[in-house]
Amino acid sequence: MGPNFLIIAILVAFVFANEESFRSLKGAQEISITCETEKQLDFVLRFEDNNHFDFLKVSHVPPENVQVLVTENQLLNFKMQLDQNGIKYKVLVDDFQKVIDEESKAQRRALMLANRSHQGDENDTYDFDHFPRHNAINDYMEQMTKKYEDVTLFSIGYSYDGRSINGVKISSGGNKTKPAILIDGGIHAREWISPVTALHTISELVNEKNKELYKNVDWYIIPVLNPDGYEFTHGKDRLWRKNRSKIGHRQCRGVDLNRNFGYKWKLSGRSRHPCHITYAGKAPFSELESQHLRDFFLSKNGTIKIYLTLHSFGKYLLYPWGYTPAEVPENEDVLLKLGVIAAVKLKALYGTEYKIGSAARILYPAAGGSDDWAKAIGKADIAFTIELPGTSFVIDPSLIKPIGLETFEAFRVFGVYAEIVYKDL
Ligand code: 0X9
Ligand code: ZN
Repeated sequence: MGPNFLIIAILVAFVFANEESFRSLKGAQEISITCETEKQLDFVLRFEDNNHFDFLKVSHVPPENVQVLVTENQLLNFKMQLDQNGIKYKVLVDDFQKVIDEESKAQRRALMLANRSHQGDENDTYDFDHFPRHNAINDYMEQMTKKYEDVTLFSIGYSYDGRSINGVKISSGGNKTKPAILIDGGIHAREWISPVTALHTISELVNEKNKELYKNVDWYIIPVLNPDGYEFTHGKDRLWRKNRSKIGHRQCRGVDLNRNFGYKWKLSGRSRHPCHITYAGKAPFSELESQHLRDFFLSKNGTIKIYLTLHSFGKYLLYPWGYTPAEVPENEDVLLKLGVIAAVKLKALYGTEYKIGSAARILYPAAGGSDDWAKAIGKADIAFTIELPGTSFVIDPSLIKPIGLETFEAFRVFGVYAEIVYKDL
């Protein structure tokens, strides 16, 4: 073995040691737990800080179920503890890796078909039939700007790994200061239905029949706020939630961007430990991605009156405050009424039923969310976190279109409201 070979071998070993490997969820089960009492819920939530458990859906309001993914080696022990405490559960997914593998196969199939049927096309080569990668999302937005003069592309800055966080402005132009609506998606990496629903909104807004919606209101749409996390979920770890920043010299990466916004930061619902999925970061706005959204928001000088942030899953229209159930915003009556009207529209097409309420009251208290910050500091009059439909983060791509269409019906409500209520900015 020559010295050159040795150097190459060392280099290869070094590169692979630094490259995070694929996370297999072979044998991991998704379990749905019915907590009939506060005590039972407390017991289950004690596992939240355990790395072998991934809480996919939690509601602090009994008797809602908790959906948790448990690694294979912890299953027996966990189920035994549930039995001992008289807590009812059922297995929803027997082997989560199989679900992920099926999803990747479907993605590949859809991509192949799309490439085949669009060969030679220059524009609009995406049909909302699979979950697009970050590059494809940015390409799509670029194509829209080329095709429609009312659409302009912007970047709010770069992510930790250097990806451009892009968005589009849809506006009829002119010199008048207009009220604006900001819609973002992809704060949480694994919630794949979110970016694609934001993207779908762009395709709807530019449709001739919806032109009125942006005559007197500007729309800003940023589909992927957390591109590094999003890309990481494509192939490395399908259930990654946070961004990908390195925290000091620690092994664990990532901050939950929806705990990192600087209003009542860390007051509730977050973790202090960098390895946990709700780690709030070293300081408020410690993360580039949350900083960029804040700066973009503030650069619009109070014109962003409505902020809608797309998450999944659970069919909730959540308004502030998320940090505490003890208080609600001064305009709660308006938030609730708008929520009710939006929910009626969300139900109209396919019967989807949303629940409406303050995030801390109808889901769980969690501080540092973008919604609370937008309302309290960003001066948005209306802020909603929209937990889109689905029963998992892994979601059938055939639902992309219907979810996009029904969600747009709710956006219409906010558009009309903005036009009427904030016309005299
Ligand atoms: O916990 C969150 O960040 C959101 N739910 S998710 O399942 N998509 O992670 C809810 C956020 C609601 N808003 C605040 N708590 N501020
Ligand atoms: Zn989320």
